[in-house]
Amino acid sequence: MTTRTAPHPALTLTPEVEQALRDGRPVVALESTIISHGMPYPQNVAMATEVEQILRSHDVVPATIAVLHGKPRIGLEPDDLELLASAPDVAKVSIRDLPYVVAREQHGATTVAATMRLAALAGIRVFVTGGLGGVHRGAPQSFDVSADLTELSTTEVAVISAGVKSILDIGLTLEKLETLGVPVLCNGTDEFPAFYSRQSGFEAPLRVDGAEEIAAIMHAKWDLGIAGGIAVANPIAAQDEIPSERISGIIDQALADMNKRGIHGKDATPYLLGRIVEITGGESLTANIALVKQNAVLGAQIATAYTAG
Ligand code: PSU
Ligand code: MN
Repeated sequence: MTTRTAPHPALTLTPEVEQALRDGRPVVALESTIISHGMPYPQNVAMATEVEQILRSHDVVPATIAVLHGKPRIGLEPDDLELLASAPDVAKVSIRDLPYVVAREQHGATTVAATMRLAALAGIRVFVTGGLGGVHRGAPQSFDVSADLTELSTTEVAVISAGVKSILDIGLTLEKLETLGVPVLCNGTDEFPAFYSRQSGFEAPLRVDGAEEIAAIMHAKWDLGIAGGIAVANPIAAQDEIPSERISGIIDQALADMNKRGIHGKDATPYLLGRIVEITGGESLTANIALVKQNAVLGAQIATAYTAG
């Protein structure tokens, strides 16, 4: 049985999201860093709008999450999406930044980690995005490990992504997720997917086939009282992928450019994504948008199966 808890009083839910949660209808959370810091304008707002439409076409209520004027918002209006996509003063908000932007009444675009936490506080269990943060290349020296991973170890949300791109150390990211007790469910594949590419060279930690199986694993984990989330890795469709042999040199180039400029910390991922779009002449952006839309379809199916279970 799915138990429902009332949303935390500090959150502002849209009436639509609030009603759907109360009725036990499927709701899917969406993050906002991907809008403000993951893609250029205006493709970012177009993507965000389309993903919401995909969810609705599957009878699922979308809940894009962000902090606006210091208020954690669960579900946004078109004007809010436009602001997040275009305003220059929207902070990238991971879990450590959340209290700061709330207290200062600022705008914040939430990462996977912060979106997971706010989704859980609202009572939402399924969250769709593009790519997870992870262990950065060079982390043994820099210690740069995304808080997305630690959040997955504590917060009861299933996160649907297209895997981890090789701007990160994919092997170390999978090791860290194992240590943290996070199931990594690879949908319809025996290989862990690498975001732009279907192949990463790493075996799927766990293979699943379809939303019903994924929903059953969510119920099994949380019925057992095991804390933390679930990472669902959904490979990009073959017709949309950039094969790993082609993207890997481009990623190496973007990493070299980043190091030359001394960019690090929270600016690393946004810089790398933007640089890869530049080097590929927009091809990586097209792939990124395609994979998010595919993830929305799977997320809608998972949320529907989970609420039925
Ligand atoms: N990967 C992408 N697009 C993104 C991100 C990652 O392909 O927009 C964003 C997500 O919000 C993710 C965050 O949670 O970057 C990770 O940032 P950091 O490594 O600073 O935790
Ligand atoms: Mn980091």
